Amino acid sequence: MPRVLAVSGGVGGAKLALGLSRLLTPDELTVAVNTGDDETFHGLHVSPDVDTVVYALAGLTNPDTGWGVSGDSFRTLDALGRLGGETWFRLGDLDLAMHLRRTELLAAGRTLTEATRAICDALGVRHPVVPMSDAPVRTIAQTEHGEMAFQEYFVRHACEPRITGVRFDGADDALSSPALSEALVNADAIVFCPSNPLVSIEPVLAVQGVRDAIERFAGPRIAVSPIVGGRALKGPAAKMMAELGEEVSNAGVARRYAGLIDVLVLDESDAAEAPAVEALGIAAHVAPTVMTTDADKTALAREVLTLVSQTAHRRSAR
Ligand code: FO1
Repeated sequence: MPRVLAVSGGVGGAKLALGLSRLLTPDELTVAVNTGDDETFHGLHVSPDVDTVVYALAGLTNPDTGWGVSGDSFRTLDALGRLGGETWFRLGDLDLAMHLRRTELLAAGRTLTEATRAICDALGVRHPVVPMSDAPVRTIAQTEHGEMAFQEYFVRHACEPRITGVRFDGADDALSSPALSEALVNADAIVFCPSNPLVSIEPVLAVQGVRDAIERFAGPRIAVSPIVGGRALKGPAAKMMAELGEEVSNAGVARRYAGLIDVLVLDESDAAEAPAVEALGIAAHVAPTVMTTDADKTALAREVLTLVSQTAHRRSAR
């Protein structure tokens, strides 16, 4: 099997990451995760997309939300609220353990990569889940009501303010994490999971050297579109694309990936959009991309890995 670098945001990305982890060994898969969404709440370092991927691979995800821990409760947060603390960001009682442990490890001088590895080891997650960088990068939503940190925009304001731009504070000075740097050199293929290109994938690309390395990457580069039927399956991708003047379609997604991918995987219901993607010089591959069950996740991962080997042959034949 090829060695795959998967780039992921939260909920949608974690589903494909889980599928890939069922088919590839820990030596064959590295999941590099967006940390632009990270935030400090009640003094704790929360890394929502890393949490979401780790919980997915550990089999702990809350199936109703796709983030957080299955069967969690919010008694501590409710108690914090009674004491006058902020409660808009829903940290569950069980989930708090993750953030307490990460914060403790960081305070003891570990990097975010090391803290994530320690947590994965403890939860039995053997596939490397790695932050995009060990340096702080923060996604800032520029909106009609001014700038705000990503979780403030996404959760507190439920993505309601109209967005005028997005920037990634700290990205210019951030080095990619050691495992991401290593995978950019040694992987045989790069897979962009079906995450929001604007706020889940682009923070990773903004980290020093990452976009360049992916542009120059010799192996197959495949993205799974998060847009199905002109809508995002989860989250604000469609609304954000429209507000930023992008076409909300698979061609719109393909444009964001220009120069970075060879193939865009679109959902079977969007087969009619394939020619518009191909007109941009990106091959379009049609497959079922909606992942409801674990079998769907593995099936899409298998499809992507088949594409990896087909695209590798096509590129080496050029
Ligand atoms: N998403 C929400 O919509 N509301 C929340 O209150 C919330 C809390 C939360 C706590 C821990 C965590 O790891 C994730 C959490 N998320 C919540 C998900 C998170 O905001 C998003 O999935 C990502 O940042 C977007 O990719």
